Amino acid sequence: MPDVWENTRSRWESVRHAVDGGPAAGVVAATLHGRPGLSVNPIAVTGEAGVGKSVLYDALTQSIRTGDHDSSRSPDIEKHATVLRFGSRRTRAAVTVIPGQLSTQREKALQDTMRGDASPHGIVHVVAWGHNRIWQRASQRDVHAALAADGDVDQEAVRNWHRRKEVADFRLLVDEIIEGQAAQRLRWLIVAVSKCDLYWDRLDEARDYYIPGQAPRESPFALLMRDLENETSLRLSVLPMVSRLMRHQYLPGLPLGTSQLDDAQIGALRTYFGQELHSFITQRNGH
Ligand SMILES: Nc1nc2c(ncn2[C@@H]2O[C@H](COP(=O)(O)OP(=O)(O)OP(=O)(O)O)[C@@H](O)[C@H]2O)c(=O)[nH]1
Ligand SMILES: [Mg+2]
Repeated sequence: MPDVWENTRSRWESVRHAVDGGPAAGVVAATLHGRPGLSVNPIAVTGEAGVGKSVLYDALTQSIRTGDHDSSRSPDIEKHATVLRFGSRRTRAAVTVIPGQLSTQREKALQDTMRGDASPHGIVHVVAWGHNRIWQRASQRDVHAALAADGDVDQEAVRNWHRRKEVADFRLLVDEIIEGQAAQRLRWLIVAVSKCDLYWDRLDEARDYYIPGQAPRESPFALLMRDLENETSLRLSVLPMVSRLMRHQYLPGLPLGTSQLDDAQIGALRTYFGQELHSFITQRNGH
């Protein structure tokens, strides 16, 4: 049996080649269009605050136009009833985006979404390899103070700080899934490695951080992916993704992170991601 992580890795590499080699030919873009009142194929979008969940949803619905205002923090759960179009095929989906910041509201949103009768069939878990946006000025100061107490406050330190938080958050989700407390109807989970435009030059490191198998020592995130593989029958995937090209402020005073890709290249990323999402949504009876 081919190793699931080898397949995941080679799919990741296909996306990279498509992006580096120009627009992918012959691949039909997936689009999602809002339509009220549909509730089949429930999907949850999870992940830390500022990781890119709301914008990822917008990118998949192609509702971002160049020059649009940037997104803002989502204090509340976002629910969308949509039709996923892929070529001539259509699939209905009910997408719930769960806000990232810790709050009683978020806990409630998670509980209602994951534990209720309508618990999702699929989860898109969004990560950003440490490039989370910190929305509030006061939180930025907190992070700065925490890092300054430990050493240098630079981009790498900020990235590490987010990654530690990200993996702790993912662990809670994985534990709940494995223990069968959450998402009992779950069939698949896709890890969307978002904001790749900000670290395209280090994409291999991000790949080895999120996909088990290659690195001499697997990252704590990759180990959790292995746990999901070993202890559940979920179909799993990890793909790079870019939703929009934005400069990134790590913290006030640090150099900005800039996009290393252009619009045509992000088209290829979205296409691959949409394709994978469509194939996961429409799979029947497991694999
Ligand atoms: N460079 C770049 N920036 C992105 C990308 N996706 C999102 N962003 C930016 O990251 C910030 C956070 O994105 P959101 O989608 O609002 O984050 P969220 O996960 O919904 O955050 P919460 O609502 O707090 O849970 C915004 O400023 C986005 O424009 C991406 O692919 N590349
Ligand atoms: Mg949001």
